[in-house]
Amino acid sequence: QKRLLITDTTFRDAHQSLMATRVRSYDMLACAAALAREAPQLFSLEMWGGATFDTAMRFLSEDPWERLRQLRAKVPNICFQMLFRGANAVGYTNYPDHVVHGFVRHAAANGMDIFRIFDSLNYLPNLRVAMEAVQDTHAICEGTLCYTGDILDPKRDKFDLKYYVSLAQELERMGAHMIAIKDMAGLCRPYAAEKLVKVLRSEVGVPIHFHTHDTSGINAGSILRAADAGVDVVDLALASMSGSTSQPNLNSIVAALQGTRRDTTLDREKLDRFSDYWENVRPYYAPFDTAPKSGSAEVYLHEMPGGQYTNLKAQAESMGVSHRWPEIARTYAEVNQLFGDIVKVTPSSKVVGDMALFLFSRGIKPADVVNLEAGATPFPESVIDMLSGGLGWPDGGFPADVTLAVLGAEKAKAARALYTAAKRRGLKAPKVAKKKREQQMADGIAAIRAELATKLKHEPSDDELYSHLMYPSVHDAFLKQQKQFGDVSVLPTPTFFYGLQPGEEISVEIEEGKVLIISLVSVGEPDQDGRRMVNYELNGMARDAVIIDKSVQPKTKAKPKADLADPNQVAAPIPGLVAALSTSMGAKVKKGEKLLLMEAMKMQTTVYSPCDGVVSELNIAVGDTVEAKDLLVRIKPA
Ligand code: PYR
Repeated sequence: QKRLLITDTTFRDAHQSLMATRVRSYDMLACAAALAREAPQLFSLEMWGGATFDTAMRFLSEDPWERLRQLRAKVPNICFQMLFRGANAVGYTNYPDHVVHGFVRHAAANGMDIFRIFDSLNYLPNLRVAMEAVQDTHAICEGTLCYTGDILDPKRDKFDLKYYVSLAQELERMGAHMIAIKDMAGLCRPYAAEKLVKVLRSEVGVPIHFHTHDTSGINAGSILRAADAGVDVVDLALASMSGSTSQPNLNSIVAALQGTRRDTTLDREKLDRFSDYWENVRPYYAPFDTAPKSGSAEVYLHEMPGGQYTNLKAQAESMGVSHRWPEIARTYAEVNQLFGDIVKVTPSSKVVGDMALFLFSRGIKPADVVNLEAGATPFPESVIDMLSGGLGWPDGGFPADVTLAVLGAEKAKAARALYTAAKRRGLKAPKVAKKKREQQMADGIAAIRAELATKLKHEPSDDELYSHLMYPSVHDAFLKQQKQFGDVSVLPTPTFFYGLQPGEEISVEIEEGKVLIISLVSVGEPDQDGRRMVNYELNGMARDAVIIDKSVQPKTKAKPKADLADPNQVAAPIPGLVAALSTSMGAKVKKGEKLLLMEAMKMQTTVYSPCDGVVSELNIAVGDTVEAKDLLVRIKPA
């Protein structure tokens, strides 16, 4: 049998699952050329997609397209792989076909070789546009089945072997060049992995790629069993970036298979040097490095994907209820059952998390939701959207009773009709000749390009176009930041996160071969406006600059707290950011009308009016950070 092929996930899923996707291009670029030289046997580097696109711009002030091209220049010989969320591309909502199609084309043209395309409910029609777009390029189209439940548990028969085999066969018929088993929560136990791979091997003709997470601590076992059963490629992360919610340990699997029929032929000793490198780099990211220190079998209860676990736990902490985590984990599991037992991965996992926190914070048991008055409870918008069909459909649709309770009779009926129509249509794509389809896609993109040119006041580049289409406000903020500070991705990581200390010296390569030596000499005392004189040397020349130190600005006054006994005062339900405001001072509002949207760690919470009346006090603006129980809005009852 052939050697086991390996995808190294260190540049994408490993840090997405361990440290909130924060690893900067700088640290990848520093080792990329060496990796290309020392580990050319790697099948691919997963280095893009998933949450990296958003995070690069939002938190790192980096252009994700630059990351792709710069890494490509340093790694010409190993395939690049990305994670693509089907109709959600690299975002969290469904995009029009021409956006998905254009994004794939642009990514392939900039160096992407393998697209792993999945849907968060395994709703295959959502994969069609992206799969067809990849098939028109040089790249490999990896059709994905998301694994949940347990094929060895006869009680979880919704997700049995037959279910996965028929998904894989359907993906092959849709033209997938490879099939990925995406075990995003690490639920695929060793003997399940063996059985699944063995059966898929005999039922489909294309190569099989196994992706898992080591959340439970036993997933190296799953990798080895899958290897025995004939899997073609597996996902692993370099030793010091592996384990826990990340992938199993690449270096150790290489060692485990040395001298066997599936020997990877990778040089373990060389790979250990790369693990040493990441061991040294990882502490820079300590504030984000919150993954569990050890494996836990609790994952079989809640089934949360690796990336969500730390997010939801931090969310619970910010709500002051982290001591009740086991209850929250159980609520998450019960909400999954309430929704009819669904696949949970971005964005469906977020919907389950939103609902779990909503019910938990109100003391409502998931099982009691179906007894609530139909359509009367202000459930999170993500839940309303999913049950209305906004993400597509799970096998069999959503349960009728929960749909009715959440949406109300009228909207539930409309959702049912949508589902029935989708089921009737099945996987049948509307028949459009390729040439006509190309034209439709091009026309769609031309229209948005013209719109964006008006907004930006210049003709957008393709990078700008697609970044903007995915994340309009994040991209606006990124452009503003770039204009003000230039390209901060060239700064060393400790400087980027923590700044320089007087006496410290760094070198910064601003372009190929052009290096600046910067040393900080001193920082003066602040004046009353917070201005400080900074003395530094640039390539040995003394320079100074005045900067405003925001930390010494007069602090904004704390907001008043709401009187929780007064039903007309609207309090912040969670600490977080005011993301959108749908009302204004003096506005008339109805009970249950949306007032504002709050955001904290990827979770969104809508705040509704408690009564009919008029907004008589408004203490917030979009962008404000508030604490839990702060008084946001006061309503004068009508
Ligand atoms: C993502 O969509 O980002 C995952 O890792 C599943």
